[in-house]
Amino acid sequence: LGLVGCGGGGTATPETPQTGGDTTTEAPTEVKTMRAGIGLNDQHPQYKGLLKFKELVEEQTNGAIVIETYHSGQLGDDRTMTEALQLGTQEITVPSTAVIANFLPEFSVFDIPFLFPNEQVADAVLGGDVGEELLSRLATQNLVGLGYWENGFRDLTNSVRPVATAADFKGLKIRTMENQLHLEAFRALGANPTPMAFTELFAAMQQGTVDGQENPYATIYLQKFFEVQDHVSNTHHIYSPWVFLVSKSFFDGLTPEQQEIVTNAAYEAGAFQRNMNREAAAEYLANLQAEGMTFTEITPEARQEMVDLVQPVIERFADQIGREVVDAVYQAVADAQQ
Ligand code: KDG
Repeated sequence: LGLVGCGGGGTATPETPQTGGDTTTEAPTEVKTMRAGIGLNDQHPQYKGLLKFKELVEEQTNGAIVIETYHSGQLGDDRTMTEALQLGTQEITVPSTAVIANFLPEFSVFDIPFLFPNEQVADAVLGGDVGEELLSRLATQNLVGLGYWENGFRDLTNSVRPVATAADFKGLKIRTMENQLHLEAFRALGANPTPMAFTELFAAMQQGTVDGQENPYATIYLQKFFEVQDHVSNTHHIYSPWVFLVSKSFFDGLTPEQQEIVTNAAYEAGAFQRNMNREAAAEYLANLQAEGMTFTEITPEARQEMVDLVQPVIERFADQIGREVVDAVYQAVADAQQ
């Protein structure tokens, strides 16, 4: 697997004996290590969120749980890391729901293009009953889902032409995440999509294997995609949630008190990273333009044409996702806008 010299999850006696004598805080007798790995780099709000989680857990457990953080796919791509959690060889990862759909197809409900009109609706649906219900189903995959974090609205970049309408997608080689619904949606828009792990994406754009990709502004800017991409459009075609995943076999081995600390810290760090993402989005877009990318605004009419083109794909996938889940999510989206 090529892990970068990590100390191994599980338990160990502390390496440094606690200062003896009459310490008021109790020294941990057993230290548990959690390795947390993500695909994005150490500049990204996702990584800052992990550092917040680390700070909260280490402080509140008085060092009984140590969090080791790995960015930039150092522990593997999102799918590999999720499998490692199932096997119990890694403890934490935070993948997009699009990747989780390879393990539980119902998570693809969040890959329905143009599902959420804005972040407030996303918050209401993900934090509501249907969002919680889907998280609880992760147990069948030996995974525990401790809430949703925010990747955010995905926007298109490419190095061929500015994209203003569906017609401009024609023939563009677009990298998508490894998710069938994403692939089919991009085909319906006229593009020539190819699935690929995030860890391979930069090189693929640099070498011209693909013309473009789609990710939130934070990723486009902080991963320096502007070095290999010329055009960005605010397609906002999918809102990508992340799920904070923990290996179930590891989580079950924590004390109830530790489980509570880890759970609360994952939610608190999620709110922290979500705020950071939202506060910086406009700045990231301005930075992309300053770096020389052209920005194309998608008009409501052009977006509606895209919505219409992908509608048959959603119909085709509804059974695979599960009609009840699709209906429940649509209902929750409607309720959130009342
Ligand atoms: O750590 C998660 C990231 O690797 C992933 O969410 C990036 O959205 C992403 C993509 O396009 O693969």
